Amino acid sequence: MSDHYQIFGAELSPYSVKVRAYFRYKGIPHDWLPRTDENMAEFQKFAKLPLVPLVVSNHGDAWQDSTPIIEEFETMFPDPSIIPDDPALAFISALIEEYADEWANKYMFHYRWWYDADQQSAARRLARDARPHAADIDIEAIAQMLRERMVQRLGFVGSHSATKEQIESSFIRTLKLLEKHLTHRPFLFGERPALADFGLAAQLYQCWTDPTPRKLFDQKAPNVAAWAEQMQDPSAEGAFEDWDSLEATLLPFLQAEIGGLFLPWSNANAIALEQGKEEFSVRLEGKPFKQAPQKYHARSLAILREGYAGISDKGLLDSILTTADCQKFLRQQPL
Ligand SMILES: N[C@@H](CCC(=O)N[C@@H](CS)C(=O)NCC(=O)O)C(=O)O
Repeated sequence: MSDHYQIFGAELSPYSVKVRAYFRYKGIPHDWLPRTDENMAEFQKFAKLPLVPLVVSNHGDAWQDSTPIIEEFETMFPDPSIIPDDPALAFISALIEEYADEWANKYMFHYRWWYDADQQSAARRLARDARPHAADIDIEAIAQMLRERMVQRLGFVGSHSATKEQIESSFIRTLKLLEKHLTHRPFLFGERPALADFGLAAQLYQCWTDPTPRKLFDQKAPNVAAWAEQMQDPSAEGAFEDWDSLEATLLPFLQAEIGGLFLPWSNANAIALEQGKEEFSVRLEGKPFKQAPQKYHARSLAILREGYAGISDKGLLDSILTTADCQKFLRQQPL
């Protein structure tokens, strides 16, 4: 019998739908199990951390954390590959995935828990997912409790009144730049999905389900909305493109969002942790952005830097990264 997997996840968890889309794309046999009160004991038997997604095999092996899950399954299920052949593009794809997990998650979380309409919508959906058989009146009470708890966590991603505008502008600019890029191709790197698509579409799909950012999709970014939806169950339509044809519309996104915001922020976050600070402030596009440092991000930046250091021929990659203002942040030592 071939191996079979269970994915414990949640519809409102970007990292869970990212892994589910990956399993669907690869045709890996799996069941999707929304984590509910009823299967919590089973979840806890395998989970080392109280986080979804959790993948469990029929042999009892378990995996957590979406990026290492995908990396490991990519070695077991290499076809169709989600890694462009050109090592420069493979690294750019990993860099965009990192941006998605660590930065795009800020605008996803911010919109979901900042405005009243989004708080209500998300809290009800979360409550219903966790307690599918509960009475409506109980769902309202659970939703109210979840809403209060999640709103208090806005600060963890750096969302507060002084950063609200920067976070929202980043989202709007992302929609605008990706809209141009996706007018000419179905996926970020051409006619088949790459790792970057799984990471970024997962965050943007969540925004698309929330009422306030949904309006912005409707006004500004129908192609991005169609891509994010299609990425829930994607199929390859052709080949990856070369940098020559991607550059005109992908470089502006790398420059603005990754070189201009994400990497300076991630670098400052890593330095703040090294210095044992409880809060740090970094100037992003001329304005201070303040938050408490986040340990997980420093670890994943170190992994990205190791990946960059391991690439032997950096000719094309360095020319892309330098033009996009990213290269200086990828050296081993924090600046
Ligand atoms: N780095 C992890 C992040 C996973 C994560 O933060 N999951 C959130 C949901 S999106 C979670 O499980 N939060 C606690 C909870 O929902 O109980 C990954 O990529 O899988």
